[in-house]
Amino acid sequence: MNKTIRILLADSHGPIMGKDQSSPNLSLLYLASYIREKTSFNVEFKYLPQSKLEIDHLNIVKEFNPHIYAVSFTSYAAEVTYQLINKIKKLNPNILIVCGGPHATPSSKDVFEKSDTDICVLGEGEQTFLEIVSNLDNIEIEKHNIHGISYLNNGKFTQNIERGLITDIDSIPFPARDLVDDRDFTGLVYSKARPNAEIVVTRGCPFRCVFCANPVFRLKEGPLFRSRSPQNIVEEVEELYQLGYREIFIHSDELNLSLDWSIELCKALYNMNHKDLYFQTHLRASPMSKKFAFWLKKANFWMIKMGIESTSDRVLLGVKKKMSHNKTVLACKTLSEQRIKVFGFLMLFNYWEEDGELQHDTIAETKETIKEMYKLWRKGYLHYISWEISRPVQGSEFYDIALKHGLIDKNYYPNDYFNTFKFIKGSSKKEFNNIFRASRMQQAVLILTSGNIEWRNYKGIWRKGMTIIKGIKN
Ligand code: B12
Ligand code: SF4
Repeated sequence: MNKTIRILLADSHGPIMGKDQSSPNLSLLYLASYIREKTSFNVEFKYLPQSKLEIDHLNIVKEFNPHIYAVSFTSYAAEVTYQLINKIKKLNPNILIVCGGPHATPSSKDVFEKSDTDICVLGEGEQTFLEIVSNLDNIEIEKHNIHGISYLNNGKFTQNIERGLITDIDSIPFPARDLVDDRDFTGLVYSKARPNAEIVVTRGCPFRCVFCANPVFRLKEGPLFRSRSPQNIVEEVEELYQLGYREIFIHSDELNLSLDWSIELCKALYNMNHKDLYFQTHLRASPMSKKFAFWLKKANFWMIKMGIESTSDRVLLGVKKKMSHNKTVLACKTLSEQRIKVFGFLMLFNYWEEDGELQHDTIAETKETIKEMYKLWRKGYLHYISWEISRPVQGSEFYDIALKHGLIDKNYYPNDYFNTFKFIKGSSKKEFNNIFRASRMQQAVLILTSGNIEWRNYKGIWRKGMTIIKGIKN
């Protein structure tokens, strides 16, 4: 193949719930670096961040004239993306539209029903997208042989054999960061040093929390968890340090699935000897140990984020979190004793199913959770908190439960306005609004007393602040 293939990598999420984009979409940058490494023909990429409007997408399509419009999106952005795709296809029907990511994977039928998409990539994308690009000239015939995709065959929805996961994720080249302009991103909301970057060090999660939509790495049953080697992670961190970044969010659904690996990683980061380089990450409350907390601090993790969800063990059992409140308290204590700040994620009104009946946390349980969070804060074990309404998201068990019990219908997409109050038994609107305000107020109190907030994300902070005053919009 002598010609150059032009690929427009589009991140269509759009600002969601007041959040501007903190850093580039790594999925698309992984696809680019993988294709660059594995192909001998010429490929030219252009990357569009979430800050670009629909008109920018259409103008760049005209100017760049891509062969492929490759778009990544979550379920929150599905409707916006469908409209965008339809306009692009109308503008130039010859462009191959390929969708991938956490919405296209569980809901590709929906994608074809509502948009002029040509192919959906299901699950991990690197090898599948490489095969699409390599067979572009003959894609109408070759698509039948590419594993891990879906498409319409003479108008009929067709899904090919599943694509196996990449066993050795060290083998995937680092994301093609040269395609992005840092001025398009706000950076981390909470940070100690600027500029900052984000990296992903594990793929998949062995747990199956009811509310969690994590469909990409779940195509087969089983753990499917893979981690990069500490050495490979340190190489990427060093590259970022040399580019001038001074804080890195190390993304992993949970960095402490195996403490031996986690401690080895912390030691490797510590041995880099960059005293001015800070880290943040996600952990589960358990497994936890004093030794691990010690090494996290040594490596310069100044904050960790943890999904606490609720302090009620009944609720934690219901949502299959496989956690207890006692373990959470112990983890917060162990980490804060090392002077690591703890950020807790809490959810307002979790739902689950028990013997076919819909269950959710009661008003009393929610009040108790708010009270317990203040207790932890007063003891100095908890520093930040985020309260979110639990919403059904495509790819989660909650989504299936919500469909079954009539909380949503097939045309539902998650957004700010999921009216959870309608389904809460035993609560007046006033009581519900009071709880909502109390949770937002708690969020504000903790942020204002703990510092390190990045005011560049003022729009999100303002919108959250307004909900304290107005209550929830229904
Ligand atoms: C890091 C992360 C973030 C970071 C993003 C940082 C960044 N700059 O990328 C932050 C914290 C900002 C974030 C925010 C949100 N996130 Co988020 N996030 C993640 C997380 C933990 C990792 C994503 C990642 O980079 N994975 C690594 C890459 C390699 O995997 P990947 O993204 O899935 O991409 C692969 C495939 O999906 C596929 N692929 C993806 N796109 C495309 C496109 C094409 C064309 C092709 C061919 C293939 C392809 O190929 C890729 C390589 O294998 C995932 C959970 C997870 N473990 O994946 C949630 C996740 C993606 N987030 C999710 C959500 C809901 C959100 C928010 C909407 C949350 C909220 N309520 O505000 C916001 C969206 C904000 C916004 N404006 O977009 C959900 C999406 C669920 C869904 N069905 O939509 C997930 C799955 C979490 C969950 N368990 O529920 N998120
Ligand atoms: S919430 Fe966290 S632990 Fe639970 S399934 Fe999702 S990623 Fe795994």
